[in-house]
Amino acid sequence: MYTQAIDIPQGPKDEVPRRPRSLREDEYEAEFDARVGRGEFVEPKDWMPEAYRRTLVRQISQHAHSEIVGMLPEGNWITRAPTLKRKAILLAKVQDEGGHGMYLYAAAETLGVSRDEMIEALHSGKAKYSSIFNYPTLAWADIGVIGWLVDGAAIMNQIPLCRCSYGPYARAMIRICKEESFHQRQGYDLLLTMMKGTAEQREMVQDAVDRWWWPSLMMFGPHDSDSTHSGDSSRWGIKRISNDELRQKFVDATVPQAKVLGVQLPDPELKWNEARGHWDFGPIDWQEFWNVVGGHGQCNRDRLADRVKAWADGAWVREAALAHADKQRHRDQLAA
Ligand code: FAQ
Repeated sequence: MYTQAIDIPQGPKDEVPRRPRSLREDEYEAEFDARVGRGEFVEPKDWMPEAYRRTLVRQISQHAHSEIVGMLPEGNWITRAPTLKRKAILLAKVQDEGGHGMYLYAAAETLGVSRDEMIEALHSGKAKYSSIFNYPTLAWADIGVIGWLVDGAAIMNQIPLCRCSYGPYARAMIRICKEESFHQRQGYDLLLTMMKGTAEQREMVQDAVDRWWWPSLMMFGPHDSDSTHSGDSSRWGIKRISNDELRQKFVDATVPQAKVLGVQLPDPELKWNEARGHWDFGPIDWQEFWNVVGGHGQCNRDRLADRVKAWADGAWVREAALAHADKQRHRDQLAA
C-alpha cells in the first residue's frame, strides 16, 4: 500500500543517469515508455527519465501546497459556522485537506525532494498553488459553494489521477478522492438547506455562485493549446484527460445540479449543444487567470503571509516531535 518511505530513484543497477546519454539510458527509456504504454505503475526505485521526475515533483508539490493553502479560506469560517453540526463538518473537512497535503508531500518525497525544499519553494513564491485559493470567502454560503464547485472541480481533475503512472501519487489520490467526494456532498447539502431558507439566504447563495463559478472553471488550467506541460504529461501517463476535456465534463455535470439547487450560473452563453452533446459556455477571462497565477490576485499576499507565519509559529512543534523521536530511538537502542 501507500508508503511514506523516502526512496531516491536510481538506475536498475544503482546508476544515476548522467549526460551525455548512454546507450543504456536509451534502453532504459525505451523500457520505461513501453511500461507506461502498458499502463503499469512506475515505482520510486524504478529508473525514470529526469524530466518525468521533475514534472512529477512540480505537479505533486503544487498539488500539496494547494491542499495546505486551501485550508485558509475555509478555516476562516470555523468560528462562525452557524450550527454545531456545520462547525463539526467544516472542522473535519479542513483537517482532511491538511491530511491530503501530507500524503502528497510524502508522495513527492519518494522522488528525492525534501519536505523543507518544497516548503521553501512555496514560501519564496517559486512554487505555485491553485489559483482558486486566492479568492476571498465573504459569506457563509461561500463555504457551501467551495464544497460544491471547488471540491467538485477538484474531484473531476483528480479521479483520472488515480490512474496516473506514478504509483505513490496514484495511490494517494484514491483516498483523497473518497474524502473529496464527502466534501462536495456536504457543500451541496449546505446550499440546499440555505435555498430552502429565507430570501436573504437564497440571495447569499446566488452571490457566492456568481463569484466562484468562473474561478472554478479556471482551476483546470489554461486551454490545451496554451498548456505547456500537457504534451509530456499525457505521453507519460500522468495526465489521462486534458484540461479542456475535464473542464467540459465539469460544466456538463454541474449545470443539472445548479437547476436542482435553483441557482443561475453566471454565464449568458451557457447553452445545450445537441450536436456536440455538451453544454457550450462563454469565454474564460484568461487575463484574470494569469494575473492570479502570477501572484496578483485578491488574496495572494495574505495567503502566503499566513502560511509563512503558521510555519514559523509551528517551529516548536517540529522541534518537539524531533526531540521525542530521538528520545524514542535512544530508548529502543538501550532496550535492544
Ligand atoms: N492554478 O501546462 P499546464 C483542491 C499553471 S486541490 C495555478 O496546463 P499542468 C482541494 C501550471 O502549474 C486543487 N497555476 O500545467 C481542495 C503551469 O505552471 P508551471 C489543486 C496553474 O500541471 C478543495 C502553467 O500554469 N489540484 O482544490 C493552474 O500540466 C477545497 C501551465 O499549465 C491539483 O493540483 C491553476 N489552476 O496542468 C482543497 C491537481 N493551472 O508549473 C481545499 C493536480 C495551471 O509550469 C478546499 N494538478 N497552472 O510554473 C494538475 O492536475 C495539473 O497540475 C493542472 C495543471 C491541471 C492543475
